Amino acid sequence: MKVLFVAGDPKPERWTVPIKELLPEAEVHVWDANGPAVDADYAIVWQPPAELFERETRLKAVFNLGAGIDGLLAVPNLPPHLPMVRLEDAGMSVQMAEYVLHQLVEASRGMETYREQQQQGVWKIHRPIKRSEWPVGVMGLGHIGKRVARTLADLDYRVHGWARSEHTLDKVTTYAGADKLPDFLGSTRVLVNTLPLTEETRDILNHQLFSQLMPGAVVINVGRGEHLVEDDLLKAIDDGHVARASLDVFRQEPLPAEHPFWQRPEITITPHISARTLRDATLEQITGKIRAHHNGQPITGIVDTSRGY
Ligand code: OXD
Repeated sequence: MKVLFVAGDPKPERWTVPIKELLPEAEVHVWDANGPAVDADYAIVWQPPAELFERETRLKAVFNLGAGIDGLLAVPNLPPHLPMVRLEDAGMSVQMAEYVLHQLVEASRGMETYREQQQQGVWKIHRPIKRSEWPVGVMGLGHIGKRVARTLADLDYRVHGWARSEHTLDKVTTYAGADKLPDFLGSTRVLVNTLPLTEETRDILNHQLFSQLMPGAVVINVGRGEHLVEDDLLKAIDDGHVARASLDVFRQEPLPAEHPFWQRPEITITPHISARTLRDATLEQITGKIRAHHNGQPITGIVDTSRGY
């Protein structure tokens, strides 16, 4: 069996050495843009070039090194029946839940005020948080969204979840489909986006959506930059409807130095770190699935390309 590693890591051996250890029966190759075809059976990829699918015509499945599959589905010449497999959790959802909780607590417990007070040597206690004033709405109820929603609900925040299809979650009120989006938004002050990027969800975080949130809204985007209409967020902050935003993903990454977001004290910027790909857990999952597929066993995480995730 031949496995081809196709990701722009300047040190691909960080991946290929453990892949060989986990899958000793495989011949492991690194993608060479100028090299010949290796006739790979499986490719492990992150945002692969279109040439991969021109050159490697014997692929049996492609494994994405991330939960979000948009970078792979953007490749124009994907063979229509080739199974694309996304990463299923692999240590990401716990990090995401922790990141979102941190951003929520920053806002709900007014941590910035205490930091400012510290600068001035001020000991002043503000009134305790009322959780009822901080209802959270989680958009997207896949592995990650569910973990985020559950974590916040366990801390007694009022949590709502919205997704395209029906989901049931303990302690979380769920809404399904476009018709129910206004009800969901109307009961949300802290909006957390964990949606996959598809044609339906691109630009979903826009003026119309912000205007339906409860006043003093907080927006936490850990999905994709393309979900957010950036000017609409700035306007919503300027007109006071959105009080603050925590953004981990951007339309252009790295975020350009001249981007207006950098100058906004209401916006917290992090460089796409809310959930890092953990190499060990990721490769254990992917190599396990490659072996299973090779042995004719069923595997989970195959993307429904018509749905886009
Ligand atoms: C992912 C990511 O999709 O890291 O997994 O953004």
